[in-house]
Amino acid sequence: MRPINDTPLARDGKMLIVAYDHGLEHGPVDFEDVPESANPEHVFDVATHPAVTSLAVQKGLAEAYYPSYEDDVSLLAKLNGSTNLWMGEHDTAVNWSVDYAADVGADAIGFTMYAGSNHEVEIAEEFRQAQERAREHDMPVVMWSYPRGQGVKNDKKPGVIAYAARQALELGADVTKIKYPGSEEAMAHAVDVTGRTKVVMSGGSKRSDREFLTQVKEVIDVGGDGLAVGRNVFQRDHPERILDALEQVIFEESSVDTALAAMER
Ligand code: FBP
Repeated sequence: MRPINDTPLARDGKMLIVAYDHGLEHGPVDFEDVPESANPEHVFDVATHPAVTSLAVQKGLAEAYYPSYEDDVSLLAKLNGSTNLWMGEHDTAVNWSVDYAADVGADAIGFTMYAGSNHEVEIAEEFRQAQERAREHDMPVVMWSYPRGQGVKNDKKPGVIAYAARQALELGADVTKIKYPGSEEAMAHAVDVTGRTKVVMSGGSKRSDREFLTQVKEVIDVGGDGLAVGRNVFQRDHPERILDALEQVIFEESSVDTALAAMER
């Protein structure tokens, strides 16, 4: 296994992943505030910003759009995913194989794990197949670590988030993508228990520039490795400005005020 720092997924060990699988996971409702965000070309263009280390999309977008961007964007193939029209216990379909993702040009794979779901065992077995195949292709593995389902009473509880983060280390993910666990201390704990698996914060719903950047700064300050973000980028009228600021916080370890100033330049 190669150190993740030597792969296109990270720069100086840090990551800024743009996630754009919302059309599947949430539906077009996420694109209503900024209608051009429904156009994949718009978000692929956004992902050419030099601060972005990869773009996470499902198979359909990769097939249709990645050929035009393969020189400028690193592709993170989000292998599983499902709509939120599904009302059963949390589950997720594997929509493309690692081999096919490699054919399309993927540099890394992403996989959602619903720890605590009644389907956790099947999802873990699907993860095992994908993770081992990714090793053969020398592709890093990012786990969307989302504790959800009948076994999880509160998916925002710091201990539950830390447990899901630890699961990523135990199962062989190179990166765990976790929700903000509510405080800097709780994020520090999650980082502490994941060993050599890197930790990125999941962006979440849109917040003010300052609030969002402050949380990202906390992640970096406690030893986290970056961010995987969708709505806080593509739901902004000028996504390049927040990417300028995130570049400062994640890669330059700048203060939030310095990052906010970078947005104005
Ligand atoms: P956001 O930054 O918009 O939260 O995107 C990250 C992400 O994990 C996406 O990959 C995914 O579509 C979405 O969040 C899932 O959101 P939810 O937590 O509402 O299921």
